[in-house]
Amino acid sequence: MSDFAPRYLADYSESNFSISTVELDFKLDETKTRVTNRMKMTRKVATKDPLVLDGEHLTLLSVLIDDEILSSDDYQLSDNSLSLLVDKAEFTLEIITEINPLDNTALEGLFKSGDAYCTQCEAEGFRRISYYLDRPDIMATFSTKVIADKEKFPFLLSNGNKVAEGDLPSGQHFVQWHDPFPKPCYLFALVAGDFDILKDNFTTSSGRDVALEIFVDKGNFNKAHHAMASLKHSMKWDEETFGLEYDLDIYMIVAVDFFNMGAMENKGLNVFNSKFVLADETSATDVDYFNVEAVIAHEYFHNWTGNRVTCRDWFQLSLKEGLTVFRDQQFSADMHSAAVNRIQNVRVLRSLQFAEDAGPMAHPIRPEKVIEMNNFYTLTVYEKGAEVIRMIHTLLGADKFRAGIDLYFKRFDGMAVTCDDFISAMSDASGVDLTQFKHWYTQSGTPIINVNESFDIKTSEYTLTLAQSNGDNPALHIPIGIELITAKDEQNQSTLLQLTEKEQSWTFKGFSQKPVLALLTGFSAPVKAPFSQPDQDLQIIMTRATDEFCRWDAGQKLLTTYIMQLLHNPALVLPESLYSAFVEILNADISEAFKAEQLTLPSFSELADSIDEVDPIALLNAIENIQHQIASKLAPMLLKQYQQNIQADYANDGKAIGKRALKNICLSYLTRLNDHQNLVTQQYQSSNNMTDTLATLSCAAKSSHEKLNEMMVDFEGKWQDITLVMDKWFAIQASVNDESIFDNLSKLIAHPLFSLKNPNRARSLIGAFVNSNPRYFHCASGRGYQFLIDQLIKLNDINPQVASRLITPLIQFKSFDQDRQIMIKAKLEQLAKQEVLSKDLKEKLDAALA
Ligand code: 7ML
Ligand code: ZN
Repeated sequence: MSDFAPRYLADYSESNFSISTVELDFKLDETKTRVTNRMKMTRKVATKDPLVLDGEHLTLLSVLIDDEILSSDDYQLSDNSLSLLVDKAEFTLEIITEINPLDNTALEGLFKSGDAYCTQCEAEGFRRISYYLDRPDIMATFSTKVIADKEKFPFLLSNGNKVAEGDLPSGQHFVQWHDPFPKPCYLFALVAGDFDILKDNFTTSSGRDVALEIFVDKGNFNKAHHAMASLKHSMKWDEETFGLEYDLDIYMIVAVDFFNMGAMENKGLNVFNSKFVLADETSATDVDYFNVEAVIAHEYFHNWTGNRVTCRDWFQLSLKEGLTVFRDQQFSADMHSAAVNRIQNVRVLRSLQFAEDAGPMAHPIRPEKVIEMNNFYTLTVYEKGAEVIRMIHTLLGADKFRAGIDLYFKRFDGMAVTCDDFISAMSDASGVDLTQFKHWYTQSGTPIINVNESFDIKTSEYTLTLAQSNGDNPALHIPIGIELITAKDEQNQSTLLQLTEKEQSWTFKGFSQKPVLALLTGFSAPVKAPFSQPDQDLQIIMTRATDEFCRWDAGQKLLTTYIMQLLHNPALVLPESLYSAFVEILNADISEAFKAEQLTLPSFSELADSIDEVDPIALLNAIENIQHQIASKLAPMLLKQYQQNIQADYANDGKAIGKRALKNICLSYLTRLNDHQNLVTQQYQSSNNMTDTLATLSCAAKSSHEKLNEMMVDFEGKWQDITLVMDKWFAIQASVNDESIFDNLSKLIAHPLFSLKNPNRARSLIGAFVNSNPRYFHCASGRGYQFLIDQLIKLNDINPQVASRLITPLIQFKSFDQDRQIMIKAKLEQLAKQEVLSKDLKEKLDAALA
């Protein structure tokens, strides 16, 4: 925490030292764990520079070089380093440190999650375990010995294969592990505890047998089956799609309740936030099932994109994350509806990533300057990074993309490389020049595409002119899919345009009338195209484009137009054409899941992103206004759809999930009306699954339903022992659209099940209030902002990473109206005055207040 100096990509240089093997020895103890770290080291060049090892929150007990103890004059210690002069070219360095897992509420390094020990080392957590060259280009072979009480900790796990185990005096035992693949220390993991284990196995395409083991808290055995099935599907998919097989004899996943992120791809030993492992019919929603599968896939895919080929430095994070997100998105698309998945990914991008890219922490997918690395696990690096990989896929086509991936592994297996290395493999294998494309790695901000059309009736030529801009940045290479929709009896024309100039025109021939333009088919690039089209054209796209993304997007555009009008004129009566578009969607021969997406309004944050200095309350009123008008006008039809999609028995195949989604979006419209409140209570009482139950609670929370309290009390009584379900309860409580929210928030903070030390709990209450209760978070009194600041002050000491994620909407204050900007700035300044601020929060506050 003492070092706020930024680090720059431009300053990268190789270490003068390398580490070939690491032998770690852990004697586990809650407050005094002893770590012995023996490293075989080599000095790579003749230099007199000292060896500087990273280390934080460590108590140093001893340092030995080639088994000779050093005296304290032989080395220098600081808050975050250990420096020593070594004149040998090859030597063994042994360092013994003591650490305190129980005190480690930041959940980086070795910490306690309930009764179990576990680790999180990415990005720079290993330095809280031992002094080390904590950077991803230092790759070593790890052997780990873990010693602990046998009764309390029957399972002692680490990376690779188990090589020895045995009993020790006084109830202790040990297990030894060896990981044959050299790796950076961020992929190191250790877990110790008592678990239920779900075991299975997988035979790889080359016939090797892999043991699969999922470790969960005792009693949760039956909630691990979906995760196991997802793992096997992922393994199979990666073999079929990319020819990539798993490489160790065992793959372990451990689910823990205390975890900052979603999960972690440690070699052979993934550690997961339990919410992305545990699922069963009664306690998990359809979205939970989907997420478990996606996160299991993501971590599994990292075994090649991340572990076998890793990052040279943390500025290259998108090398592994953008690519792995792209891979997990392709997997989900193959397992479910590709169109619905694409729509959901684009929603996240537009509502969250675009805002990040327009705010004070905007950065290119390969950042150039970092103060706290944990602040760069962002939507930009992950989601925009995946879009950049997707554009390469689009430009090369699937076959050449696969050839590029093959070459990437052929060239770089076992190495720590850069985004440039990835691009070079892609262009060398495909023959496609990606020189200009590389600007995507260095520009922040969402590019804007301006559109101009003209049609010459005499020559029947249609000319499309596209202009790109992103501040003063050089022109990008942008793949732009278009579909030209013509008269009913003519075939639509679909083309991929490559926009490489600042402005470029294309001419298309053979139309009997001006075609309607469906732009950005499949959302072919992460750009904004503020191109207004008349309602009739949007309706033509909605019904006649072959591209499903564009059909959906046209509907979103139509809705957005009217929300914007309602913002300035709340008395506006929506035109018939809007309703007929809705009716057409409901009657169309398309999947229920797709209909549900089409009926879903653009989110508050997506809309806010497209308005300068928005008054959040006015925007919310406009959203509620359109919901109310649609509900009033289409009530009979929505009710019919609602009833048609009720299912007597629970199933969770794609069809059943789609029907629930459609039914519940109808319910959310209908509960805007006074005379349909009974649907909520009926569905709550008859529900046989968590998706339907939560849908009722969420509708009731938004509409101040008179039975809301009763239902919440009933729900709490039923689920109080299942923390993952209680997280949903806390989130609903935090989203209640009522004045009483502030009193309730105080009560919820004091609830016996609530704790700021548990990230899932903190996010479910505070995160839900901040992100799902815009009316009270942004209320004019400033109480909502103050509530967040009060929690951030506490979280700053407990868990800086969680605090740093929750502050996001406040640092993006420039998107709100002047009054709110002033109010939020004052609150941020108050926070900035805290005596001790974590690097995580300080970096963001400095950027926001600059
Ligand atoms: C993305 C992760 C982290 C941070 C997981 C931590 C990870 C770093 C880790 C997609 C799906 C699931 C989790 C994450 C995510 C933020 C998001 N290496 O595997 O990327
Ligand atoms: Zn990842």
